[in-house]
Amino acid sequence: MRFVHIADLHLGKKIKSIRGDIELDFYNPIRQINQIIREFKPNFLFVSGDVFHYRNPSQDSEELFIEFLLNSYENVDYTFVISGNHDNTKKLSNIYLFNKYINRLSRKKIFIYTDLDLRKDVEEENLKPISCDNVDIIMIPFIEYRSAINAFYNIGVDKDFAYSFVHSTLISKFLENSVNRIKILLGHMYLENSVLSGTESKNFINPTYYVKYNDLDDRIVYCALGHVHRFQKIGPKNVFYSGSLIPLDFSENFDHGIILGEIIDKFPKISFEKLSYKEFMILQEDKDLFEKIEKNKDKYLKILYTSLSNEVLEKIIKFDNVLKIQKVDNTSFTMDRKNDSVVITDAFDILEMYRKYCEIEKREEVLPILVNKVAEIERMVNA
Ligand SMILES: [Mn+2]
Repeated sequence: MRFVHIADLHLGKKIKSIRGDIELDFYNPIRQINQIIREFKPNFLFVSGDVFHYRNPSQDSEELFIEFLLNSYENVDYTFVISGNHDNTKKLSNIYLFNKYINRLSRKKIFIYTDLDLRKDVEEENLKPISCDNVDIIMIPFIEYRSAINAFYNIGVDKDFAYSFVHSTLISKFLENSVNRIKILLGHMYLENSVLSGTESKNFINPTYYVKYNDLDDRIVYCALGHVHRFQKIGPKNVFYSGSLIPLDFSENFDHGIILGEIIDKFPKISFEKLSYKEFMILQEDKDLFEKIEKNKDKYLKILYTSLSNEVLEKIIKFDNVLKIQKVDNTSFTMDRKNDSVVITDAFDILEMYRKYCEIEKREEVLPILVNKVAEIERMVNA
């Protein structure tokens, strides 16, 4: 059986530039994926969450996604989509209404499963995988912390790693009702030991949302994950993040694409297919700056400078490919984004998260008044 695994499409995402907001090009990457699917002829297509970037996606991005699903109808037997933290559950459900109708008419199927569906199945004690041929598909869309804990409140969840425990419980409940040989999990979650990219939602990549690697059941043959934007395999099991389709900003300076897989005798053979897309590049002020801007016409550029005159800056602004110009305080500024990746502390510390956010996104310190306010609230809570 062959499959294609994609995640974190973030359709419709815009980035801020000196010329106002620019919508990233998703049309070309989606067209490439459609083409790959036509050639590779997978039986399964897995879309592991974060289909749309905004809760109210533009009509264009909605249309693009629906066209993408129609292409799947033609070229894939079974398509599975789960919702991510970015997705508007209602929006995906509405798209699914239409699919449900076509599902009845066709041998080929599309399934869209959101956290609302999951919650309903938990409440009705109706958790079971979807069986297709000899494959069982388990789907765990992104679950917001409180609703995860609430759903399992009655079975007594421990405070430490409660979120992870909810996931392992869900998985074992699914597996209780699994009859088929090949078990595949689609999940939108933040797995321990995954390497972040910097564009993941900061609210959902803190220790509260940690899912432990060992909580992914060993009987699962392939884990198709979304949430972390960097393509990677984690640990010895076949646990993969396919990463975002394209770089979503200047911090995602690594290869982006999709995963092609083939499972023979329970062993997946995996390959990564890089897509072609417009790249992001950070340039530092130097004597060849203009030459470099010219040379990288096909990329989005961010210019870092310490002491350029207004005259020169105005010239730079005229280049269409320059999205951002940023003054940095000292020349030792490093372009190595590794230092920017979010440090995971062992406790949930909202102030620390915000401090890190300010440091990375705004390059400024947290206001002292805010620090005092948080301390005050903490005193109140602990009193
Ligand atoms: Mn995402």
